[in-house]
Amino acid sequence: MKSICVIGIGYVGLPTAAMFASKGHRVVGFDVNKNAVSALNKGKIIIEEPGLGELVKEVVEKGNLTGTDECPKDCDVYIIAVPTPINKDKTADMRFVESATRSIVPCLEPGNIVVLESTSPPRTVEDLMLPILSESGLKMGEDVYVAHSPERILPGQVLYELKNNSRIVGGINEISSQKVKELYESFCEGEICLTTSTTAEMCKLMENTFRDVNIALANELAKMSEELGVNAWEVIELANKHPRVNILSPGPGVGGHCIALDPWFLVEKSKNALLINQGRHINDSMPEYVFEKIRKILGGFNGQLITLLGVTYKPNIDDVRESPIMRLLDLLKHENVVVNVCDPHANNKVGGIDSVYAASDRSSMVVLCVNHKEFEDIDFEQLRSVMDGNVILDTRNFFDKDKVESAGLRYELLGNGR
Ligand code: SAJ
Repeated sequence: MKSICVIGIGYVGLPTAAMFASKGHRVVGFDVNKNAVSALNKGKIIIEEPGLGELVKEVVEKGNLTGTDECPKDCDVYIIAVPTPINKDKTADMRFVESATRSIVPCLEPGNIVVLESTSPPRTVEDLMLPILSESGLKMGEDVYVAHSPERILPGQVLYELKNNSRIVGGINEISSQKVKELYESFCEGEICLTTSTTAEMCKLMENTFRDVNIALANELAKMSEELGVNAWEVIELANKHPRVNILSPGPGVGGHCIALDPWFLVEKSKNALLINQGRHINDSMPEYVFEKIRKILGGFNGQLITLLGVTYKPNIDDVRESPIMRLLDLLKHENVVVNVCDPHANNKVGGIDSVYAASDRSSMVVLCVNHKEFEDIDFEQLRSVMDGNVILDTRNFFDKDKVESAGLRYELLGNGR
């Protein structure tokens, strides 16, 4: 069993730390966020993720997982799982990876393993981390084994995916790859594929870019459909019957800390990333597009009350990072309207009103922004009775049109030009 330090105990680091701890390793979660550390030491979590609270409680109570705000010296393995945000100019902000790498240097000893999990621009291990780690005087790849092993977990099903997804390990040499593979085998039951660190970085970015570009295609279809008098959702359903076609779903934009950011790392590094760049712009245009649609349906803004259902970046999670709905909210707030938000999951207190009906009281229009499970059983008769207006705008093809209309409400669907 190893002694492992996970640097960054957020959405990726904490579940990873807990999984290693559950397999008997001694794990220390190191984070500069004192709230996260103190919650961890009490066996609590400050994010919403099914099953994670129970697992963390169990491994903390057993004494296998502890939190600290100083880099521990006596570990065999250092795993970096810090955020890689983007700067205003859409370049990667690598400060956290850099400072995490620096914090390891005085702790390093021969035989140690260093793994970068954070999604990073191609060549980060080679060009940013190795020069810093070498300041320890140790030989990278000989004394210390270094690799990039990107996380692939889908928020909402993190524990399942950590265990079952296939994993890429890109070492700076073969022995590094092999050592890191053996490490992750303690909990990962999926196939572990070995490659170089830069290939692993590129793989991770291309996975999220693949999804982003495909969502952009769906969003472009939604816009074209409104222009040309067809229903994009019907097109998707029918086109997807083709055995080699799988068009994704349009929506009010792409959020989260991964898909909405990672493609920019390729745009930054390569002048050939043209489609990727365009896809990002299309997805980023969706909040404005929905905003203009609301304006058109209402015939302009003149003090109406608008209700947004959901602000998180996707359903049934608490995360509002890069949420396109936050952007939509900002746009609406700059107009002469009042906005009520109902989100039973959001972690940022923006979703202040818990009841859909209270949030829709005297509302001119209710906009379904996030398809949280709580919105599945809305009583449209009751909704109609509290609203002043009668428009429901569905940006996710989530509501049943017939149910909405039979309550006397007008149903508008993003992407439907019929
Ligand atoms: N979205 C659409 N239409 C779709 C699918 C998604 O508009 O058809 C939007 C969602 O509403 C959301 C955004 O895209 O705003 C991203 O959601 P997501 O569920 O596609 O992905 P994430 O960001 O939660 O997680 C992704 C995953 N990557 C891929 O599926 C390729 C996950 O496996 C990664 O580990 C994660 O990014 C990450 O951490 O990089």
